[in-house]
Amino acid sequence: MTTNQTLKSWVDEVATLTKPEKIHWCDGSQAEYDKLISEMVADGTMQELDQQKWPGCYYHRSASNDVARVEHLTFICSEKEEDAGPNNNWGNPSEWKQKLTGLFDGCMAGRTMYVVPYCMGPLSSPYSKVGIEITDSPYVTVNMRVMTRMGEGALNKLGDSTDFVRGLHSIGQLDPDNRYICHFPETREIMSFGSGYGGNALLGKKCHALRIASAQARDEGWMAEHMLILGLESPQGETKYVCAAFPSACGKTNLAMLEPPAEYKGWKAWCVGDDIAWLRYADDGRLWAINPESGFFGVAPGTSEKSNPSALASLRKNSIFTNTAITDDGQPWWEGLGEPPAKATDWKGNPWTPASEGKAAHPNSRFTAPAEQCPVISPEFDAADGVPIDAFIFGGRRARVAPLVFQAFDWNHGVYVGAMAASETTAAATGAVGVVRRDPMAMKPFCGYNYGDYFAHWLKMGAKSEKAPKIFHVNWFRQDDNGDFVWPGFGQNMRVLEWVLKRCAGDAEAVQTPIGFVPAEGDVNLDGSGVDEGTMKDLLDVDPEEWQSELAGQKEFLEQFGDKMPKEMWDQYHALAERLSAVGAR
Ligand code: OXD
Ligand code: MN
Repeated sequence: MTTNQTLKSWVDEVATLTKPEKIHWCDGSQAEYDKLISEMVADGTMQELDQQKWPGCYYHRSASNDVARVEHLTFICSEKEEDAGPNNNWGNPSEWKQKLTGLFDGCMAGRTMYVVPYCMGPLSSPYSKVGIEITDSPYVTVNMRVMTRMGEGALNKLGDSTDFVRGLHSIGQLDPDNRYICHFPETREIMSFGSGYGGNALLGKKCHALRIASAQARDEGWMAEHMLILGLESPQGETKYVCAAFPSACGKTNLAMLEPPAEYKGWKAWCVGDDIAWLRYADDGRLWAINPESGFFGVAPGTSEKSNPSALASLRKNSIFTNTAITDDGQPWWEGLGEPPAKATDWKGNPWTPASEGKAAHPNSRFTAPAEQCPVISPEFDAADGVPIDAFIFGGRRARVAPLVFQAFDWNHGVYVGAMAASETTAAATGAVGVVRRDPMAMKPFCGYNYGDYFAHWLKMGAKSEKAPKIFHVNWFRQDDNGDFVWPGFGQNMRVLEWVLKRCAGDAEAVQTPIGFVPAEGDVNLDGSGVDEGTMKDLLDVDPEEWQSELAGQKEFLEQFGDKMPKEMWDQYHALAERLSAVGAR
């Protein structure tokens, strides 16, 4: 399959350690995929769904203790602890290699070892990166085929180069006490043991495309970000692109597949990516983005014809459903999809009816769907150079404090705004209302190095070009005194995006506040939105007292990083403090 001696030696070395019964080099073909699926159907790992209604779709139920990313078991093993930073769990690389080598010893006995070559990014792109995942999980292998450009194309792209990320994965015994997801950013290696769950096991995604890639991007002068990429085409046929970073449960996939409201006749929204963006400057001085993935690994619950028709259309065929419920007539089901089925089997394998106490689908149940099936996938999805980005949008879920939208004064201020992005927990979720969780650039679980150094890298990237994207912050989740959402969200977010694009083009007015620019009255098009100008004023309100307490939280965050926190970030903090005290209390 390959003449790459470095790769062959590594595969031999891993086989000697893990002692599989067989070794299978994946070519990424449909025939190979079909064969793996039918073997899994035969041994019960997968269930075939109704092939009339769900052609090419299969169902998998994972171990009930293995349904999510495990941040407390995820480690960054850099030589120096300070390089991982307080934002990560640090592990000594040689100690962890030794420990994991012990766990991998003989772990594939009686199993097939799959060698999965994959390419993150279009095969034709000079910015794409090759990785090799070695895994004993056929489930992981088929998911990798949907989520990445997997197989022969990736191997050809690699050629005889030694430049590839080495990812070693075994489900082990799926024992939560022996489950570790370790990253070695300096040597571009990943070792993941004991989990079959997506983010822990599909090593191309969070492990490679974010944790390893973020460190590599810093070394090489580019960026790997937890961002969707969205194109907005005007009725005149001009398309502008934005990237947006939101923490979990803030509607990233929905925004990536936004459906413009009826009043926006002639506008089209194109999805380039829903989770990860790799960005670098091109010769034109602009920052261009590619989506390193080729599929969506989306949260199923809440996905419906109403909330996200394009996501639903993407997953109607050739998709894998993990930990949703399955109906008695072989269809996947999850809360929020529509009418509950009279009878189903829940995510744990127990009989379920609408009268049952627990949820039918696990809240983190997922669909794995090919991106090319998305009805609004961008024509530029596979473009070697990616797409030029006009704006970065950060956001979080804040009941108060953050207005619907504001624009940072300049790049450095924008970096500060992104660094302070946070989401508030609700009483329903945690029992404690208004606990602010900082999730800088939505990268808290994914930044493969010290956040202080990461912010320094962001600052450096902005200084490289006059044409760096403009930076904004949005909050779709502002609530009124009754706890109801004030902004209708979903497709209506187009109205805010239009203002963002106009600001980038210098075509919209803004009002200066202590935290940034907000739209001037009448500048966000509200026709047909059901929101009046008075409500809009509330949505854009910046309350100095609320921001004073926000400021205290920001200081606490910055202090954690000691000398690693760039001076520019403290300058931004002091400037914000001054602007707030200049306006005083109300
Ligand atoms: C994801 C995540 O799966 O952010 O995309 O957890
Ligand atoms: Mn994500």
